[in-house]
Amino acid sequence: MLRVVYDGAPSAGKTTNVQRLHEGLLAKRDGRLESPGTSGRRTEWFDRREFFGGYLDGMPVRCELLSVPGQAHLTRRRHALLRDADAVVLVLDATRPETHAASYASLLQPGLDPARVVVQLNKCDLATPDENEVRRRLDLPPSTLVSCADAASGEGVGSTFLSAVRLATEHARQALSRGELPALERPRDAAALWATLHAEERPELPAHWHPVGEVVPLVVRRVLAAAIPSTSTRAWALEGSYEWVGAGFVVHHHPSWRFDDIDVAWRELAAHLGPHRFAVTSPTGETFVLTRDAPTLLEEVDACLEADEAPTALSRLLHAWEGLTHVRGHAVVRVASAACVDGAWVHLGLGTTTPASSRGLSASLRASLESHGAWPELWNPRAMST
Ligand SMILES: Nc1nc2c(ncn2[C@@H]2O[C@H](COP(=O)(O)OP(=O)(O)OP(=O)(O)O)[C@@H](O)[C@H]2O)c(=O)[nH]1
Ligand SMILES: [Mg+2]
Repeated sequence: MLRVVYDGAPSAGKTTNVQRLHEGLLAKRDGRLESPGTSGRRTEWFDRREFFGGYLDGMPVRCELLSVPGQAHLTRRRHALLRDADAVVLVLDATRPETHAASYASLLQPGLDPARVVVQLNKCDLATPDENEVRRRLDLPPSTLVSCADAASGEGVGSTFLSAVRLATEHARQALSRGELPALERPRDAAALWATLHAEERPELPAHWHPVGEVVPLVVRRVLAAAIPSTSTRAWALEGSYEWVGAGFVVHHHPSWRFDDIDVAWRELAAHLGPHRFAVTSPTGETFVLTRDAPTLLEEVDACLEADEAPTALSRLLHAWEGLTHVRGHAVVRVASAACVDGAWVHLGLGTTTPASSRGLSASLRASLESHGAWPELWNPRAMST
């Protein structure tokens, strides 16, 4: 698989280029545009569009078009995506010439061959850059192509891309002539690429620990010693978490869970803790949350409904309801006053009165219960609060 990567400073227009290609030049070629882990405007992981690139020496070639995250704190992730690039389009924001030299230096830093780079001066609708001046300032090799584009309108986007695809093909042809087929090793799709990057960034479980709150050190040590990394995380975990599984527990870590003060860690993570959830911090301050490895009520109910066992699903829900009313009446009232019965209620079973998640009881689960005649009055929020 050939890889063409769009690199550049934050907001230079990398994603916009990929979007224009997806809607334009590649529109008639099969393939989806995917941006896993990105919910806002700024790319968090990558944008990826796969497409069939034709034949190389009689062999069918699949290609992936990627754009990297430009934000400085994601440089390690950016370099991991660039490491395997057959060609790179360096997108420079024509309105911000002061960023150009640093962008080019950062692109070459992992050891990328400058001969595989095409430079695109983007946002040419807002500025009129002097290409020769850019060449001189970046000390570009004479063979490097410099193009002008306005990715917002799509002007110049296709021609830059085709130049990069030509470079990538040439690079692959040279590799083939040396008898190499490195591209076969690459992750097959966006999910596999995401999992690979995620696994590479996963921190190590430290060897020494401080107990926080109600921790039983022996249990914790046993769990951590047996825990092995998992490639996916539970649906209820915070977005961007890492997970290890072992000894009947799941261990979670989120990059933001780094605290210099144990009391602060305890306070910040209180919402994630309870009778079956513990927190431990490493001496360097990374905090990990251990949760018993049991399905949530929502997962149990989903599984029952998938197996067409609505009565069992209903009895699980009613059982949980009774338990909550008995043990934590105040928590039930609190949630009952919310607009709907949602995932927060489900997580209350783990013993916290603070919603751990704002995910709703899914519309499909609700519809499924209703279609089985299994939607009792109890679930009406107004009925619940009385
Ligand atoms: N006027 C103008 N605006 C552009 C152009 N290209 C991109 N933009 C705008 O610039 C902003 C940033 O574009 P993105 O494509 O999200 O930038 P990015 O490089 O992917 O940014 P990160 O993912 O944060 O690294 C958006 O508001 C785009 O609409 C262009 O050629 N002209
Ligand atoms: Mg982007």
